[in-house]
Amino acid sequence: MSDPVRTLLTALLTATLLISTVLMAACADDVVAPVQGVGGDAPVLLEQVTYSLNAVSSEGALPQGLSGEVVFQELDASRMLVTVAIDDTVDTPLIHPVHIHENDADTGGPIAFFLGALDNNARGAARSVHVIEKSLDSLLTFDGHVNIHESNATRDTLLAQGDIGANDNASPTLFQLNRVAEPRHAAYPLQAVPNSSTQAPEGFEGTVRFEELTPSQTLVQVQVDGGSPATGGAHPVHLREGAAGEHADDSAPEVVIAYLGAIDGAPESLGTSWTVVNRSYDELLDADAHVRIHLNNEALGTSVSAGDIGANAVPM
Ligand SMILES: [Cu+2]
Repeated sequence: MSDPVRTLLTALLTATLLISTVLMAACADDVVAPVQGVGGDAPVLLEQVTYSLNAVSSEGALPQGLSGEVVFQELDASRMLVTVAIDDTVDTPLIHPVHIHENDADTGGPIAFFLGALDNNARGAARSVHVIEKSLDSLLTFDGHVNIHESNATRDTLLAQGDIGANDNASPTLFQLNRVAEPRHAAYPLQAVPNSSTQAPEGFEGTVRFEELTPSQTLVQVQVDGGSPATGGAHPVHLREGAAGEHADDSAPEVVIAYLGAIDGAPESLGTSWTVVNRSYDELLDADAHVRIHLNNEALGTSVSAGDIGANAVPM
């Protein structure tokens, strides 16, 4: 490579890095991009694209609707991390399902992908994440829009909506991901908890899987066996202190270590939730903790599934 060419390339790379750093600081840092990192062993520059979600007013529980953003970030060759972040936290026990629908927002269309349902009890988080097995390139040309619905029971009520992909002209920017070179992973079973509810009286079995994401962050997937529990509701999932059996009678509710992604109980959903937890993989695998799936935010005393993790269990 000749020196002038090398100089030009270096200048271009520096400019790109500066632009992406400025963008991160201006709008996404600490708000919508949980996988951004600084320094570390193996930082890589990947592409992301952000779309606005506009509030939709209604006569429902949140008359003003919600506004926010959806950010699609490359995770690796075949996966994207999709973060939905709302601008304000709202005081409601509702869990809002989020979908990518076909066509533009004005036209409307069927559900193409389920995204992470927003659990409002995770106050201060005001976000959900989901992993979909698509490339960012395929998303950029996808004819779709994102809807945040009030709840599964009131799916006709929209809280927010925004065009994505082929229906919006947003351009990708770069972000830095401190991907661990050889990410470790571990999975633990979740046991069904029989309960007095009518929606899921036998509870449901599942799996929680931890994947090392960055040196300080872990990707957590909760999967219900057999796919959607098909309850028609939405079920909050918590990482809690102590062993699952210690407070089975709910006499002393355990401290929540982290709010995990809620399980969307719509019959056509995948029964999967995702979370980026700001704890290292080693920290979680040493933790005195368990994962608990609750019936809903109004009945947190009713568990439908639970399983020990970390110091309390042996991975599958
Ligand atoms: Cu939808």
